[in-house]
Amino acid sequence: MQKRLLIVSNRLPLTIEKKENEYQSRQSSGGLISAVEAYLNGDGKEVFSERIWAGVPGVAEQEWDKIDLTQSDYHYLPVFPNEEEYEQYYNGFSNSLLWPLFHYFPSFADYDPSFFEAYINVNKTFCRELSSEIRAGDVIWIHDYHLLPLAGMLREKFPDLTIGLFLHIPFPSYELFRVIPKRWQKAMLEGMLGADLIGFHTSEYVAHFLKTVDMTLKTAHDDQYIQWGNRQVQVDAFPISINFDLFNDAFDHPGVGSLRQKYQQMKDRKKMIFSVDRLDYTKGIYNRLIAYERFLQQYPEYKGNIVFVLVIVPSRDTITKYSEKKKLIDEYIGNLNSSMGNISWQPVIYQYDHLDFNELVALYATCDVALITPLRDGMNLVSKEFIATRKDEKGVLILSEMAGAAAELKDALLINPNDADEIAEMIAIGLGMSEDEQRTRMQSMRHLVQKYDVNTWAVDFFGQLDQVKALQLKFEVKFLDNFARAVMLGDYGSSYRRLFLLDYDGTLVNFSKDPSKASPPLELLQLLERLSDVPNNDVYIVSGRDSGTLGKWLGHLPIGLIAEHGAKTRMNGGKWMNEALSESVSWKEKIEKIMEHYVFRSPNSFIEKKDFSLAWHYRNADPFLANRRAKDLHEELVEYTLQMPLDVLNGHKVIEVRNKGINKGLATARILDATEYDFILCAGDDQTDEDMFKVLARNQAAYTVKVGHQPSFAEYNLYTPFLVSSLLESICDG
Ligand code: GDG
Repeated sequence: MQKRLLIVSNRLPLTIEKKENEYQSRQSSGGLISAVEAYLNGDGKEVFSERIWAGVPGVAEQEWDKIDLTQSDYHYLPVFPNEEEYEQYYNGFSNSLLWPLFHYFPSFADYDPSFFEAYINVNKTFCRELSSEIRAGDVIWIHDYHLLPLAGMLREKFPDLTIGLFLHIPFPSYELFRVIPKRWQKAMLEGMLGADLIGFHTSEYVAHFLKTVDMTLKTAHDDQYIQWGNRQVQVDAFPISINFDLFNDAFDHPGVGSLRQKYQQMKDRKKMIFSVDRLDYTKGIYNRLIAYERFLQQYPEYKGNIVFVLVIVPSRDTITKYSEKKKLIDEYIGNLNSSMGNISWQPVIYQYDHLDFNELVALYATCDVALITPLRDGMNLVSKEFIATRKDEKGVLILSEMAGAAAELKDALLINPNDADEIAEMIAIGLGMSEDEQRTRMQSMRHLVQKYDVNTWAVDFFGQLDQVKALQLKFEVKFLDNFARAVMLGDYGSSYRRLFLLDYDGTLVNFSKDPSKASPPLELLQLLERLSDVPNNDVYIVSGRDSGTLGKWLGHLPIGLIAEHGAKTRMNGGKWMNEALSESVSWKEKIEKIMEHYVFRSPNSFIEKKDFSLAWHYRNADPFLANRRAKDLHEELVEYTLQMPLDVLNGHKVIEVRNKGINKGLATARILDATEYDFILCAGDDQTDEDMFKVLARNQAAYTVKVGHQPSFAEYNLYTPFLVSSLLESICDG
């Protein structure tokens, strides 16, 4: 079934010009629009029936109405934020805080609180406009750092909406992100998690994001999915690419051919270096010039025999940091040309203006070296465009290892943009490279860019978006609503013999940082007493805790206690019975030693020692570190216990080792073998409770309840222990 695609970006991909009172518009030629075009005219044609683009048009509302857009391929949804707010959102929060910080320029960041307020308000304006357009079944594709909170805002209004978010710039390490005020951090991260799929350029940015979410929001995740509320959010790397065919075919295009000839004549016998960037301090233009001067000093034979064509496209020049950089660059070029050049030779040919497409491609095709030296760059499309253009398999790419593209383009000459000597040396190596080596490197990079072009990029993104939606449906959390509750109470009322299997921590009481302090409050004790007082009600607390603690806290009640996941049982104040043989715990000493090593390596983790099991708890440790250690410990224990009659359990912030054949499921089965029940209520929050849910899965009399949002073998979810208590209250009230 075809769907509607709503693309959302800060600006609409339109250039609007006023000529003699008439407004004319043409589609812009930026990286995003050509990426989207390539996909929508390729595989996307089959998937999306209608394309709507939402963004700020760059003209006032009255002027917008006068523009004729009937010929356009898109239906445009213009967003008109308040002008002053837009300025603070765009030049302020987006480009004077997020942009510098995410590109590792923390000293350039401006933390003006009014920028943040404006950022949120403009995002709300986007949300409002989109809300009036969105229909069931639509797919929303949000782009970039200007709109990080938007997905969360839309999710509140449209819980089932399909939302993808793609970040075009790097996601920085947690150490940098955390310098942002906490409230702002949360607004952005929680907003991003409103999406179903969050895409980044590289796996490094994915790792940074996961750690940041971990540290800031304390969520559960594996390497790919974050459990957020009742949804799974997928996070993945989708290295953006370009329309390979467009650049490849342009090489032979007649318009490009004549320009190539022109540039070739201009170049004559000289070598040519080319670079093109938007004006931006992240692009390393200044460093590039220093390195070029160093090259001319170290390899003087190139003086008079080389030309560096440097094109800078005007961008954000109303922001001080940008205009300052522009001034420095202008001065540097002036000095370099006057100090090194002469009447017949200028080392740098400099243009501060946009190139049209044919000029751009002709320069890619004519140069000997493309010199791309960003200090940080999310991906860098120029490098890929250069490669796609070089149908002749000639030319050398010198690329900064700080660009996302460096992770893919391993056959480029990779440089550190802060190392002028290294860049100078690489320029010399590049200029002297044999045609054979140029061809070998070009072939391999062209193959890569052709294979993972922008169409593949988008197909991959939307494929994953479909998959995560399917996964969410599969694991849809089934909240125990009023209707199900009424049915349950009815069944309880008409039953004869009833069983209650209740986990303790996280089910009857909230999870506590210090387990020894989670003793039952008086209301809970009274509730359990009332429940067990009803004739023919058998109440069991089924816990992983040791028998001593359970006995101390709950031993005076007329209920059954099951300790250490079923290793020990005690009925209504009687004696503890061992289900495990006491001689079978000789393994504990060695396992404790292994665990001690992890306590040492993860501050604030600790070992809980029980009669038949040992548990390493890491709930109070640094989540990022401890999650990694937990993975390692789990692997080490599984390997160590391979030939032993032991189980290694991965619980909620705990790794536990215990004798095989002991788990809550077997304990449940023993109770069911002994007595026949026609009403069972079983509640638990942890992985170890899943064993009970599995045993009860086909039992017609059983209601199973997972406490929390996570998917489970249980039939229903209740979000908190408070709701479990309230359910038990209703049962007691009849
Ligand atoms: C952001 C991220 C990420 C440039 N000058 C002219 C011109 N361009 C075109 C290039 C290329 C695009 O603009 C620039 O893309 P980059 O990727 O190099 O850089 P950003 O603009 O900073 O883009 C970046 C990108 O988003 C995509 O996710 O790769 O890391 O910062 O397509 O060709 N095009 C024409 N004339 C010019 O003078 N025609």
